[in-house]
Amino acid sequence: MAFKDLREFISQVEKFGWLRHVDHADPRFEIGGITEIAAGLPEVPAVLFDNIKGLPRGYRVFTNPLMTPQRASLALGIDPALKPIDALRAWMKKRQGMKLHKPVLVGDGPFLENSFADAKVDLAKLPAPTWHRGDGGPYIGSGSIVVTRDPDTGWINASIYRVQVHGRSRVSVQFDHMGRHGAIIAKKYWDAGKSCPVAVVNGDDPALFVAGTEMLPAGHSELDFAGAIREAPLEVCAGPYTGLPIPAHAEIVLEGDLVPMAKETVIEGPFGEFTGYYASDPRPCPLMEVRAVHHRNDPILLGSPPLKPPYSSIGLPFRAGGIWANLEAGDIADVAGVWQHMSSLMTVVSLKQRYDGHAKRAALIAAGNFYLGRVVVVVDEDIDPSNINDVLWAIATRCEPAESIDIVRNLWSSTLDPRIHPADKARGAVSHSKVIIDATRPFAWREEFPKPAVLDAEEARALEAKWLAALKA
Ligand SMILES: Cc1cc2nc3c(=O)[nH]c(=O)nc-3n(C[C@H](O)[C@H](O)[C@H](O)COP(=O)(O)O)c2cc1C
Ligand SMILES: [Mn+2]
Repeated sequence: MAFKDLREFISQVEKFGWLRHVDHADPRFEIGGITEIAAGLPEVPAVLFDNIKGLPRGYRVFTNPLMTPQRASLALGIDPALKPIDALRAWMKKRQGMKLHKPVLVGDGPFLENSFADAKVDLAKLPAPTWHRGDGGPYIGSGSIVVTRDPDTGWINASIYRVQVHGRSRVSVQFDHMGRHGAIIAKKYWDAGKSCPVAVVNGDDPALFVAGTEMLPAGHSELDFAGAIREAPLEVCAGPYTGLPIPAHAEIVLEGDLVPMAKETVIEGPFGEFTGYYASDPRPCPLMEVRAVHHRNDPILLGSPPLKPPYSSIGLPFRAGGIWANLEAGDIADVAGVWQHMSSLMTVVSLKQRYDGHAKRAALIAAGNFYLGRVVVVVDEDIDPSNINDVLWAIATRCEPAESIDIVRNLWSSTLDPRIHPADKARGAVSHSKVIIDATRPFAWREEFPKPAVLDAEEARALEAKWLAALKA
């Protein structure tokens, strides 16, 4: 199942018909703009940019990599033909039984085909789009993995933090908060008066990208987790400057030092966020002095800029999977599925009601464990929570606003929330309220509720098997 590298994944994407090629785009605003427009097309294609303005032919950028449930499934080793809700269920199951694979060390890797050190480092020679008009500058890392090693235990952390370019050999690494593992590790070096060795790794088997977004516990390496997704270890090489394990088939790698923040910082941002806004101000971030650049021949930068919802970087809502698991762990019976829409800003729980109060019990657990978004909806089991039109149909026909809507205050959000006043953010008041919309049929008279005039799922599948081909152009 494993992909050898990003290139093998891209050819698979092309075979499925999900890839578009664009030539001669400008990395300043155009690549980002085209990426946003492509995401808005019905088939949500991935895009491979070549002949980029200002760069040699062959230096490419690949965007919208895993934006659909199908491409996310492909990257996870799950059948891309599954319905989205079944793909999420399959991922939850795979994740539970997964076996970690430590990376294997190899002597050489394609990322070392071209190397530049010290004075020869010049980041202007590599693709780094300025994604949105209001962004503070070009970003070489929007889906890059930042690799660091814990100085006490040797544990390797490899997560996604954005990386802005500030000159020939200077970039910033943005930790949302100092609880990020990369930040915890860097601080250990800084507290000892040292710089933290760091590598920014771009492009490899997309399993690495998925692993880089996962909230694994401290001490657990995302490299091992990527191995678990691909069901085979990653191959890594020791970085010539840092000695850090670097995925051998990566496309573009920066090695260098994260300078102690007490010594020097750099103002980072603004950067368009996944909520679709610029909700946090530019602020001082750790500076990485780049000491070496390595790249494959004709390198491909994996770009994953945040886009206005509903598009999110991974087309399967993993956080909805987390809430689904919470509901099951909380003994909530007969949950048919959990999904999130609007880049995980809206949660929908589908269940078969067993008793009066069942739906609200599930909704409150979902609301309690729901980050940043304000809208929780509960629907009956005949509604596919991943189908936004079905969900809206349920809200429009089964919810009586005077009876079925609750507001719960002081719940989990963050400074990324565009609807919290800057002054409140500044004093740490970043909780918000959430609405619970009960769009299930009222339990007590559910049997009398008008019957839906629609196909049941089984009949629909049977008809599709026989007639769908005739309906497709
Ligand atoms: C496309 C993408 C970009 C991200 N950018 C950042 C970022 O700039 N800063 C950050 O702290 N987290 C960012 N994240 C979230 C972290 O990657 C994620 O929370 C990760 O689990 C953190 O890993 P850690 O627990 O090892 O620190 C991003 C996630 C994705 C999917
Ligand atoms: Mn981690």
